[in-house]
Parts: sequence; structure tokens; C-alpha cells
Amino acid sequence: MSSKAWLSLGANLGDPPAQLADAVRRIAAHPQITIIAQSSVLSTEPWGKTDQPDFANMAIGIDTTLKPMELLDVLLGIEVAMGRVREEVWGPRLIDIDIIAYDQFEIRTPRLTLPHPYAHERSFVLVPLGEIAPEVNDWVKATAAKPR
Ligand code: PH2
Ligand code: MG
Ligand code: MG
Repeated sequence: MSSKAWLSLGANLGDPPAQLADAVRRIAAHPQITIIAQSSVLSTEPWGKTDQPDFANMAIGIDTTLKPMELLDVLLGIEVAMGRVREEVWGPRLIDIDIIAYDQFEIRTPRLTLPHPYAHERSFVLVPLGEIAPEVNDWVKATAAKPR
């Protein structure tokens, strides 16, 4: 049995569009992941902490046999392999890969909340996701905003 997951990718240091492309290549290379949809790359103003460079953002849809925590570990591994060091919350980064939704899972653990707890407030997530999966976008907006 496989699941569908929806990822948001962002970068605002180095060569952001090149890093997004590199991240997509690395995700696609995983034996348990198939990319099923890919949005365009958008240039977006920084959200949350505004005194930093603009971001390049995109969204992808994947089909995967990885469970949510396994997927999280794979994505964090790709971030580290690409040179990301954990700095400030919401600060500048070489690459960020966030799980926005995984099937219709609603979970809240210290490491992972699904759907992503801020997705409904972030146009840099909703616009690319809406481009490739309008129905997922509607579900994320309704579900992430629910009091939990
Ligand atoms: N990521 C953040 C904080 N702010 N702003 C934009 N425009 N794009 C991002 O990807 C982004 C952000 C934390 O992950
Ligand atoms: Mg993020
Ligand atoms: Mg992240």
C-alpha cells in the first residue's frame, strides 16, 4: 500500500532555484518515492521573519511507501546532505523540505504535525500546492486551521 504526500520546498541562500532542483532530484532518487506532481518555482517574500532574502518556493506531490516519520527522516537527511545547518527558527536556509500533508492523516507529535500547522497561513505553501492539487489545498486550509 502506498500513500500520497504533499511537500513544500523552500530556499533563500546560495542559488535557490538550483537547490530546489537538486532537492527534487534527491527525493526522486529514493527507491520508495515517486514524484507525481511538481509545481512551478515562485519567488516569494519572506514570511515570519522579514529581514532576510526572498525565497524560491515550490510544491511537489509524491507517492510513497514510507510511513510519515520515515519520510520525515529521509527529508531531513536530504537537507543535511545538502549542507543545511539548523539555525534560527524561520531564518534563512539553503534548503527546507516540509511535509504539508500525508494522505488525510491528522497527527500531532513533538517532531511532526500533520497537516502542517502553519500551512493555511502561508501563501508560499498554498499557491504552489493549489497549482498541482486544488482539492488537497482545500483540505489543508480547512484542517490546519481547526483548533487542535
Ligand atoms: N520558510 C520559513 C519562514 N518563512 N517565507 C517564505 N516566503 N518561504 C519559505 O519557505 C519560508 C518563509 C520557515 O520554514
Ligand atoms: Mg519550513
Ligand atoms: Mg522544515
